[in-house]
Amino acid sequence: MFGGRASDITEQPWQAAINFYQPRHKRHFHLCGGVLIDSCWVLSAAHCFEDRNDVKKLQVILGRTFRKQNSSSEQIFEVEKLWMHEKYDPETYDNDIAILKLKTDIGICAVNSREVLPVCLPERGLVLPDWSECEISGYGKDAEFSHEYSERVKRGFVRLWPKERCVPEVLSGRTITSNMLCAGDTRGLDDACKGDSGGPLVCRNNDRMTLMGVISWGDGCGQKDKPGVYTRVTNYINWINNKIKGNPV
Ligand code: 4AZ
Repeated sequence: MFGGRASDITEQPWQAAINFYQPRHKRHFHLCGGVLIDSCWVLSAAHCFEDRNDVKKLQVILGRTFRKQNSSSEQIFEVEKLWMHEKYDPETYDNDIAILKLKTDIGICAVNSREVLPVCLPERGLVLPDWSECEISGYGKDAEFSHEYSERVKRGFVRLWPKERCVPEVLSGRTITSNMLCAGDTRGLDDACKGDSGGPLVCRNNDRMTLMGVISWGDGCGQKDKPGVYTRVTNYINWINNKIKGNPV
């Protein structure tokens, strides 16, 4: 994350780190962020899995403040199945959403704790006011050209941009669809960056932290007057519920 501040996983216990195994190096590497939405279900961005969709190589880590440090609060899962959105468009990143089903033998995957807790999903039609203040989090890079991902989970504050300002003109001409939303900083240039994709944009609604966006793309990180672009989660509530209902744990 560009800007933001060091956080503790208890501040965003739905944050996941998704890793993939590289046989050449015989270890796992950070791939993307993710969001726990139910005991056995994690949302992420479809583009994360374009080249890495072998579920046997994926690993989901919950409950860690420090990306590479084992912790007594962590819960680690293999992935049973991965669905990238059927209409995901790798050119524009339209429908940039994926859902992962975690592996279990006992009917439960993630167990709730101070460090691990699913986020709330919004209702299908929920629209929050323009400039609502929301939070993003992740283990992504501190700047576009940093060499390493963040060692510690970070949290930043961004505001929801009005649709009229979420247009190609502010994002180097790239296509913006109705399945995307823009959010950007007002307090000190917080923005998502490489390695944060798939992670959460959450906003308070009726006193619940509610997942409004999945970190998707941007034109660099933390550039002045350029928002980050997020997958608009309210457009996918039926898609998510159908996957969960159709694939009981
Ligand atoms: C990325 O490459 C990425 N500033 C994600 C979000 C943003 C930029 C890049 C938004 O995953």
